[in-house]
Amino acid sequence: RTAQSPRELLCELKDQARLRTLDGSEQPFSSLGWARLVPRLALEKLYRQGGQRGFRSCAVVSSAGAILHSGLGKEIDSHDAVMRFNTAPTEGYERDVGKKTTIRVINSQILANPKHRFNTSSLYKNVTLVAWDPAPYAVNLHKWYANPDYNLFSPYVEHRRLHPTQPFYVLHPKYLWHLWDVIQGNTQETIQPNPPSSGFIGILLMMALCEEVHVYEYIPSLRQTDLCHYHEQYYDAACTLGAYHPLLYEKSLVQRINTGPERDLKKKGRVTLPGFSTVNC
Ligand code: NCC
Repeated sequence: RTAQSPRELLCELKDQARLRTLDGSEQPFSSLGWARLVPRLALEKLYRQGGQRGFRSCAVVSSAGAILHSGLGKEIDSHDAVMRFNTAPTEGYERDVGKKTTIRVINSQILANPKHRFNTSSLYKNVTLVAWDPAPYAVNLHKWYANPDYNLFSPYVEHRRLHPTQPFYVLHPKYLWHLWDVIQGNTQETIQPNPPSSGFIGILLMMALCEEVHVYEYIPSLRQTDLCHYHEQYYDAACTLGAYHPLLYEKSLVQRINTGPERDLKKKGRVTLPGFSTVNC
């Protein structure tokens, strides 16, 4: 069941990747009062309240070193919404990555590891936050709550209490595994059941919120380099090609649904994807 047309693949993603965050309706979260803890407005509705129509055009900025010296900052900031990941900064890198951040997707290490200064760093203020943690494939919310990969639950609760007006969501682990199922279902090789990267998760999330999504330096441009992140002097080709995450497979999937021209990919590392609201299945 591989070699689907780009359109069939898009429809499978649209169907499988229905945005889902913890809403406090399931145990153990319901007993813990999470229905009142999570933001009142669901993430899908956040940018559609009061006559807003969601975002027209969005940018997803990967943290890859190859975006250095791209000069893409102005173009990135021209989109209605900009997504960034984990600890990726804008300060000092505005020329290449822009300065606007609308949504930041963070893995559970960011909340759990004090070195990331989640409570005090300005990276995590004045933006919508979306956190995730990889529960085992056969999702059992009780077991996950008792034993997450990194404990994101207490920092999340504390942050919600301190900053109740900041939109901050936790992705439902089933959402992650539905994405993984689509990756495996469209790949010849048998993939390790490790969750998709924050990059892939973010791209699919933006496809649910935007009419058009432009992804930068996720599929490498001609600037491809072993420099892991644009903001760190650390070299490892696995950052781009994958070790723990099924990165290579995610990227080939995204490449298959790219509607932008080849020269955008080569020169800007830019892929253009339709938002789900514009895809009729
Ligand atoms: O490196 P990371 O990812 O924060 O990067 C965010 C997303 O950008 C894309 N990327 C990054 C570097 C690169 N050379 N090429 C890329 O395509 C990927 O899509 C990536 O997801 C993560 O996915 O959450 C990850 O987080 C880091 C780390 O936890 C955070 O940066 C916080 O320090 C992981 N590294 C380690 O755990 C050591 C990384 O594996 C995945």
